Amino acid sequence: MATNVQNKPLTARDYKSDLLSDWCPGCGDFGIVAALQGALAELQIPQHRVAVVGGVGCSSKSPHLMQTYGIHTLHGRPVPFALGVALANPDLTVVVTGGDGDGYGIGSGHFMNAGRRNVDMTYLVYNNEVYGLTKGQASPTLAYGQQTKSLPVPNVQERVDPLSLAICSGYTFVARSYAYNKKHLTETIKRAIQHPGMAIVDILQPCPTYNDLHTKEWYDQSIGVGATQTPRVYDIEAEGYCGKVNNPKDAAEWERKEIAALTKIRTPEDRIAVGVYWEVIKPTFMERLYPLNPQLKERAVCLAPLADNAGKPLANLGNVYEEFRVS
Ligand SMILES: Cc1ncc(C[n+]2csc(CCOP(=O)(O)OP(=O)(O)O)c2C)c(N)n1
Ligand code: SF4
Repeated sequence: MATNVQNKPLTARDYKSDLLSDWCPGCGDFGIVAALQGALAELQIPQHRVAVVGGVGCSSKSPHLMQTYGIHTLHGRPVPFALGVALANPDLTVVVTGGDGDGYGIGSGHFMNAGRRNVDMTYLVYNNEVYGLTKGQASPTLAYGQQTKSLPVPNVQERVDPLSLAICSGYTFVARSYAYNKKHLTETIKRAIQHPGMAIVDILQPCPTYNDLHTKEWYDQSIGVGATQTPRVYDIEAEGYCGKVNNPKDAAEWERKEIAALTKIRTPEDRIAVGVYWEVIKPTFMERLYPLNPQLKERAVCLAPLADNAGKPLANLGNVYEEFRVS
């Protein structure tokens, strides 16, 4: 078992860095980072076996708060960075943290292609329907006609549907959770990390500073009246839904479950469903690469020696120089 400096099992506190966040009071980002730390502690993954990669945005600052490896990269680009990390060292648990603007807007090409590759990593998208860091412009998940407080006019664009986009792109674990349901979120992140393949958790995240429509109070409301009253946010799995393909070789089961997941996502309802919509086991990117390059399996790229005993670099960049030579 992994232990901390007191030789005790790791706790959520062991994954907390000593840096302070500059997030606004009440921001849903706090709950997400706390859930990630809780999930890693429950899984007892040593800190040096975890890499957290952020893009640019409020949410993308999360790696700074983690006592793990971490990279704060570029707006819209955490996924390709993380992909490189995961390929270079398949022993790492790789987690991407970023906003809905980062992932579904500027980074949408990377978002989609990550599904095709099925790299073994977990993508946590902090979905607040706005660009928080740049003062509340509409993000790709804000619905047409909605007007959050920074918008001079109601949103003139349609929203994207990240869950069906993920399923259609090849993600093998697709879930939604809510930043302030710590139990559900921690459990969902745990399942995403344990899943061997590309996992996404779209996390509904109140931004109290710029999203005055979908606040914590709004998410926490009950809807309906009398005996038909239910919480606005409900768990599809607690209501009997199961998105897991039990036998991936059974094409009929695969098709049935995929249609059920897409139908569930697309069915309009007043309530908001959280839970795992889609889960299937497919060969990961590394499993597809190993037969082509068995050396990759024997020795991860990160373990390749950089220099000989005399300190002479072993990398031969001759071909690269040749390719870019200007004559
Ligand atoms: C290439 C590039 N384009 C635009 C920006 C400006 N920018 C910084 S953060 C951001 C959007 C942040 O929104 P989101 O990704 O949803 O994250 P949040 O702040 O809401 O967590 C933008 C447009 C940038 N930093 N780099
Ligand atoms: S602007 Fe919104 S998303 Fe950013 S820290 Fe403040 S509350 Fe959180």
